[in-house]
Parts: sequence; C-alpha cells; structure tokens
Amino acid sequence: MQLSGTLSPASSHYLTLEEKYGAHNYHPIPVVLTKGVGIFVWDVDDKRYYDFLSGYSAVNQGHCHPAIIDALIEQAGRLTLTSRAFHSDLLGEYTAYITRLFGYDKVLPMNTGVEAVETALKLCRRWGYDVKGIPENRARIIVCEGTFNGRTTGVISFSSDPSARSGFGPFMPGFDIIPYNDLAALAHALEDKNVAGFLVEPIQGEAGVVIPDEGYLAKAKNMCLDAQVLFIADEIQTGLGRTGKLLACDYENVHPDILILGKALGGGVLPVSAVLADDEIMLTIKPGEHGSTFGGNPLACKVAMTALQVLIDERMSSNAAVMGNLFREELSSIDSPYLSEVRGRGLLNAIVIDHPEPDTAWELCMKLKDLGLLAKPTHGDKIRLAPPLIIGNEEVLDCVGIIREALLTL
Ligand code: IF1
Repeated sequence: MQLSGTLSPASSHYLTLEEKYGAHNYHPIPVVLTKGVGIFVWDVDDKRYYDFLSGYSAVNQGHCHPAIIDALIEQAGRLTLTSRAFHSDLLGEYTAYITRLFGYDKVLPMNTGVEAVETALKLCRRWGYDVKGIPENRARIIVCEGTFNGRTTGVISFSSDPSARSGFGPFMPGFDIIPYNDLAALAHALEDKNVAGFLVEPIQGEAGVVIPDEGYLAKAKNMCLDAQVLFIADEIQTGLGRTGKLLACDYENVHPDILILGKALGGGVLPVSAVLADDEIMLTIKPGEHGSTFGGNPLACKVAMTALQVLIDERMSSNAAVMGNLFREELSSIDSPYLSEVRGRGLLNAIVIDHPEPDTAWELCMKLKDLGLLAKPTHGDKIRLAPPLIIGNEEVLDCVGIIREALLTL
C-alpha cells in the first residue's frame, strides 16, 4: 500500500494505523474518506470526490440518503434485534413488502450477499432432493466461468479466479463450470439429470462488466425449465436499479426461480440480503434447518423497505438508464489510445485500458483521484465506473471531462 509521497499528514496518519493494525486483504486507492452525501465523498483534508464505485454498488441510493438515515435512526431507537426466536412487527411487514414488489411467494432474509448465495445453493440442493428426486448428495449446480458470488470457502469452490480461490482448499464439490454466454455449453451441462440449478449473474460484475448476448438469459431460463432445473439469478450487484431496470433480468422479462439480492438492499447503511422464491422451493427448508443471528432483524427490515421505496419513488432505475446512455455516449467520444472499450448497461459500466504497462489502470485511477473522481481497477486493465443512481446530467458531463483529462495526462 502506498504510504508516502503525495499523501497529506492526516491521510498518512490513518493509513499508517490501518497498515499496522489492519489485515492486508485489500489494496485500496490511497484516499481516506470521512464524509459522504449523495454522489460525493470527502477525504480527511476536506477534498470532495465523485464516488464512482458506490461501495461496490451497495450505495445505489447515494451516500447517507436522508430518508434511509431517518428510518435507521427512528428504528434504532425503538428495536434493533430480536433474533428469529421471536417474531417482530417489522419482519411481517418487510416480508409482505418485498415479496409483493418482486412477485414471489416468500423471502428468506440474510445479511451479506454471500450468505444469500449460500442460502440459495442450499435451497436449490434441497429442492433437487425433495422435489426433483435427485439421489442424496448427488445434486449438481451449473455456474459460469468468470462468476463472482462471494468469498466463503463454499462459494469460492466454483470460482475460476485464482486470486479468490487458490490456497483456500479443499473445496466443496457438486459444481459444473461452463463458459458464460454459451447456450450450447449450458445445453450440454443440462443433460445431466442430477443438475438441480444454474446460478448466473445477469451481467458479470467482477469479471469487468461482461454483458451476455441479447436473449441469453431468456433462452437459458427456458432451457432450465425444460430440464427441470432452477434458474438462480445473482442480482446482488446488477439488481436494484443499477443496470437501468429494477432487475437486470427485467431486460429479458426473465423471472428467476430463485432471486438473490444484496448490497443496495441495505441502502448503503447496513448489510441486508435476501433470497426470494415460491413455496415449492422455499418450503423445502423446515424450521431450524437454516438461519442467522441477524437475518431479518427489525432494523434491517426498516432500512431495506425504505431503501427500496426511495429507489422507486425517486425513479432511480430509469435515471440510471438515461444517465448510463449519456455516460457511455460521451465516454466513447473521448479520443485516447488507452481507451480500448467502453461497456455497460445503466450505471454499471467499465472502461478497458489498452496499454502494455501492467499498472496503467491503477495510474489512471490515481490521476482520477487527483482530479476528484474515485474509481478502482478490477482484474488489471478494467476500471469499473458505477456512481450512485441519483447522478444528474451536469455531473455526468463533469465526470466525463475528468476522465478525459486524466486519460490525456497518462
Ligand atoms: C470483495 C464487485 C466483487 C457480488 C455478486 C455476491 C457478492 C458480490 C455479484 C457477495 C460482492 C463485492 C465483494 C467485494 C468486491 C465486490 C465485487 F464486483 F462488486 F466489485 F468482488 F466482485 N454476488 N461483490 O458482486 O456479496 O458477501 O460481499 O456482500 O469481496 O472484494 P458480499
């Protein structure tokens, strides 16, 4: 981690503490943030930045959204955690709200994204045994190369990313990995009668915003239906307005058998995730067979309902669609030898940097930081550009200007 050079004394102070006392499991951009409002964050020297990472899409509604903070404070002073050993008024209200919004019979509330993914895998396997009749411990789940679904030892078992997986074995069996956006490979994998589910990101986020061909999701869903296999959509990053619709699956009118949500479900203030499914799947897990200390806690329920409500009331999904088109259009007009590709949907975008030097993308992010925009490379040469969904027209144009200037100074 960069500890010297351009850092202010205040920033250096905090980085030194983190370096000494914190695990080194990240390589952050050297900036120390202390305040966030809307699309902006401020560092400890009171310098303002556009936030183009949005907490990895967990801050879709913008930093410290007033309605979400008010709901958090109000509920925090009333009741925060009951455990599921007892009922709470908020859980009943929340489960009705979110299942009606997304069109499912039931929701299983969890906290982090990966916990929801693990929950979906358990539901899928259990449905495979109890409903499809797969022999015990023989269930297979198909996943795609390049997928990122979290960092538990179970979920990294099917990761094809060495940096997420190597050195953490032994791994959980029962997964078949096929190429993303490849229906022939899916058809072949579905021939195995022991397949219970197909887990897929509608757009692969960590892989660098990889968008499948038009029709891929719809055809894959139909192939799963014909093969009596559950179509499981990980919308933890693509969901909740990020791609310009409430769900990325909405672009193809695909209704997943199991829908996984996280990140922005917590409004950028709490870890809140959810697994939605109909009764045939959800009721295969009986009382006492799955759970979590904080899953469905009243504070999370209140925050999540408010997070969803502001998303809808402030029409953030359609703003993401319009601002995303503007952003890509303007970016594409930048004439730079380094800018080899601009891709994305809504406000989930990435640029691909074309340069033989290995850390050009990092250098570009450092220049963006100096110019007042925060972003971070993913997988070397790609930079994800994902501001909160409330960004406006002028701010998009201002940010394109910053990116243009940074590219010119490379
Ligand atoms: C990191 C990015 C990665 C996710 C999808 C499940 C999860 C994630 C599609 C797990 C989490 C985060 C994790 C964070 C970096 C970030 C990320 F693409 F969003 F940038 F890694 F790919 N499904 N994504 O994207 O959710 O358990 O983290 O709440 O681990 O470095 P979680």
